[in-house]
Amino acid sequence: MNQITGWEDTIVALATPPGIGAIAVIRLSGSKAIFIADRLFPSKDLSSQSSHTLHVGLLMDKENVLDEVVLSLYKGPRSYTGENVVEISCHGSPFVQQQIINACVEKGARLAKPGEFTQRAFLNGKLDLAQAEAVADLIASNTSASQKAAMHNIRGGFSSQLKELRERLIRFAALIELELDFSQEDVEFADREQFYLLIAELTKTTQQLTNSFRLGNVIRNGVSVAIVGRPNAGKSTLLNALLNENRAIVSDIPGTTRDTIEEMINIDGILFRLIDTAGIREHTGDVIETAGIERSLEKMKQAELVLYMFDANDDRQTIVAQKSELEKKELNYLLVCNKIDMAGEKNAKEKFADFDKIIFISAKSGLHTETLKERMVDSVLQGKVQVESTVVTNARHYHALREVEKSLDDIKMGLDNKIPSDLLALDIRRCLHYLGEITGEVSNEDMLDYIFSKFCIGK
Ligand SMILES: Nc1nc2c(ncn2[C@@H]2O[C@H](COP(=O)(O)OP(=O)(O)OP(=O)(O)O)[C@@H](O)[C@H]2O)c(=O)[nH]1
Ligand SMILES: [Mg+2]
Repeated sequence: MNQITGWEDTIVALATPPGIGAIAVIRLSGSKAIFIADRLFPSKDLSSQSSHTLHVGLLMDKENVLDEVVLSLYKGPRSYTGENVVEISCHGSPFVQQQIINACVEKGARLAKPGEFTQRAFLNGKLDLAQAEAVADLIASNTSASQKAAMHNIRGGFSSQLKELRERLIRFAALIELELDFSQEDVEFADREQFYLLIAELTKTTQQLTNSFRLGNVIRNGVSVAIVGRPNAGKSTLLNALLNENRAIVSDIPGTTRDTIEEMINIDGILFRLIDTAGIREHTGDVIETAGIERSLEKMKQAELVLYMFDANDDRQTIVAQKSELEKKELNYLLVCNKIDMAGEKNAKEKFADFDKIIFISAKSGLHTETLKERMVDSVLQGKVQVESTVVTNARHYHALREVEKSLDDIKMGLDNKIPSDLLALDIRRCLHYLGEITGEVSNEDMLDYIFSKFCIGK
């Protein structure tokens, strides 16, 4: 491990957000962490204290009192990084923080790079790579779904699944490799029938994981929802109702919304980006409105979910035509029949009885808007129960899993064509390589630097 540059240094960084706060935490990690803290903390001999203890006292730089602090002492390997760690809780003045960090540097520490603490935890075997990346995901999480997915991965849910796949494949690989040593004698140690079964099983699990990425992406980045329809359908009224505030201008003048309006809303732990658009109509002499309509059509194409809104009193044939248009464009859509307070819920339901993917609401009075929210969530999850199962949220993992899938295909094809063991062994090694890349059993310095550079400093 010590081929990694700067590995032996003791590093220091602010672990809390920069700026003023009640307290701030400065973290030291490395073989000299306790020694450095000791030199700034005259009231006690820290090196003789036991691990997992707290110490209150003055932090001094020569005769200068820097602050009164609490030190948390962790002796490696029983720490986040696996090394000696001292966390200095000081008063949250940016000036004080800077002075303390400077003093640590003066006594021999170096400023940490982004993610360097977690990188060390990984290199010391405290976390595997997928778990380490989940730490960054947890810090970035802003909904309960993203929090849940990240926690599942930090606790090793995903990693243990991959580990199991890898171990089963390794057992077979060993048998195949053994055949290579006896290549003159035409023996088969690895039962080909069993191998088929194993490959089929591995393929199924891998596919489940790659398929979960669609949901993973939603959890990580949210879902874009375009509210489209003809002028005056009530799109802006719906936006306001969903947001519970008067965000967009509503009026009975057709063509009120000229430009798109975007707002985020969290429904059941999933982030939706609602996009209210300019009402779409064919003939308008207004240049600005025409530009707005162009933009609406563009937003509709990009959206992951389209809410097509219309007035319950609209002509049925027009809606039938619009529906087939949405289907032709292969959009994920939901028809929203609005203004049932005027048309009557029963009448509207009868009029559109043969429609599926339709919901009847009154945006103005808020009638059934809660049901609409549920349907929006359903359209994303599509009945998938994601409570305790692994959801792939990381693009790097997804691409590696795709490579695993490809090499499993190659292995299967090789078995079908009864190719020699040495060629089969190559495909298996490739498969193992990509599985190992996810958890970091296979890694190189550039890749690690890249991954950890996206962390924040002090983590
Ligand atoms: N009765 C009734 N009126 C509604 C309902 N929803 C919207 N309206 C009214 O319909 C008119 C148009 O509403 P908007 O929300 O501005 O319609 P829009 O689809 O955003 O229209 P454009 O921005 O012009 O494309 C307003 O007068 C609303 O008060 C509803 O559920 N019931
Ligand atoms: Mg509008």
